[in-house]
Amino acid sequence: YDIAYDPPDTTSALHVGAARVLDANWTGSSTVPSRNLYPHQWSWDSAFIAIGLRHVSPLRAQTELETLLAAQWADGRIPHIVFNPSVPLDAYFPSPDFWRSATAGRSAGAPCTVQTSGIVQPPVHALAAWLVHRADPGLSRARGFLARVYPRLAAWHRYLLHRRDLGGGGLVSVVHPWEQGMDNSPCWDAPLARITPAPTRSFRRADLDHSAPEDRPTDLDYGRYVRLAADYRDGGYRDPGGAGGGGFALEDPAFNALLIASEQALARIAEELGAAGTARRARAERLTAALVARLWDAEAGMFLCRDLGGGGLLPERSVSGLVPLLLPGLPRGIAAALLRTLRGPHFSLGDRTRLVPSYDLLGEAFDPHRYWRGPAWFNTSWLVERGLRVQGEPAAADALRAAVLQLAGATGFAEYVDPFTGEACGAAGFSWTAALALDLLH
Ligand code: 9YW
Repeated sequence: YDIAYDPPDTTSALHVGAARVLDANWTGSSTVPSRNLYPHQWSWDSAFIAIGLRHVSPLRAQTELETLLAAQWADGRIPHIVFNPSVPLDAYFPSPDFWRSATAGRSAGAPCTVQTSGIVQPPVHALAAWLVHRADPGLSRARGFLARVYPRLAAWHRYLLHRRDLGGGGLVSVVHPWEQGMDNSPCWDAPLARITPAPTRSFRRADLDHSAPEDRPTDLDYGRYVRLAADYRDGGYRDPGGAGGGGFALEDPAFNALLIASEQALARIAEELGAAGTARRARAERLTAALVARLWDAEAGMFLCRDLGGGGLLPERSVSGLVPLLLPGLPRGIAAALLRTLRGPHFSLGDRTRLVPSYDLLGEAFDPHRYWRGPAWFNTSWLVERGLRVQGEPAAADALRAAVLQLAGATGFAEYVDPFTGEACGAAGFSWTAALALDLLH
């Protein structure tokens, strides 16, 4: 199957279907990831959604990012969830009464007009803002879009670089598995094992009402997520929080690679606004050097996560370690090794798999259906598709693009798929799947 050789009506059917998903999930000011499972606004989802939405409505794409940025905290953090006040509290856990942003987050500058979570997600936003601008520069200039979002995006990056360099080596750390975005990745198993789980009876999961329990994180995982989030909240969401000493603090390759790509986008935005982008480009180069120095593992042939709690580089191979392919400034030998790893037995792209699996096919914890422990996701495949183009691999990028489009359509825009069979898993009508398919259609 190759989309390029298909009659145009297949392409337009896909376009119509994807646009319909985004319409159905639009609330009037932002897009929910999934009507039932995730009925609020999520941070990195909104960035991916805006990237696709720009092809349907540049105005809505700008609004999506503006709504998210309106919930930014005074310390610069962009919360991972912005809650919709009209959704019942029991529709999603943890709900606003768990995070208590307006009170517990007061000293960190949480807004009082909206309720949010207090943790963050990967910084895809500046990249998204730049791509959204480029879809309709006239509208963007007329609305002063970049001029309004630039200071907020700059403050966001400042927060990450200054408050979250917990390892002291120039990279940004995450303090919760939800921050990295791949909730139950086997990479977190060892560092999470140190965390005493909150008792299962102390909370009620809403996700199990809307999904197959055997595909989701376990209750034990959730107990630990709850403990970590509650401790961070009870410490007033101050950074550095519990890093190292019994807490959870990790340097993740995808999170940092996305920050670098976004810093490059911020340089372009600055230039578009008539300022200099040189300092930002230099910072992106320094960050790339730090990424290589701290997270590259030559033997594994990929980037790994660093556990600041004493575990060093974690041996688990996750798709996260392939995302730095996105960076044009990656040393040539490293890019070549990453491409070999992508095609080799651990990920087997183009051979046993058509989308990139979230975790090592040969890993002990591999499970083709359980969330981030094996299934293939559309956002990470979109990132790797871009990476293949950046690294001068257009044929491989074309094949991955065709697979994303075909599987997005065939699964009704599923949340994720079995990496071998392409069988739909999780929620259907998932927003970033629809948005990123739309982006690859253009
Ligand atoms: C949760 C919304 C989010 C994504 C994450 C994904 C999942 C939230 O859903 O986490 O409650 O488990 O792991 O990446 O942003 O789509």
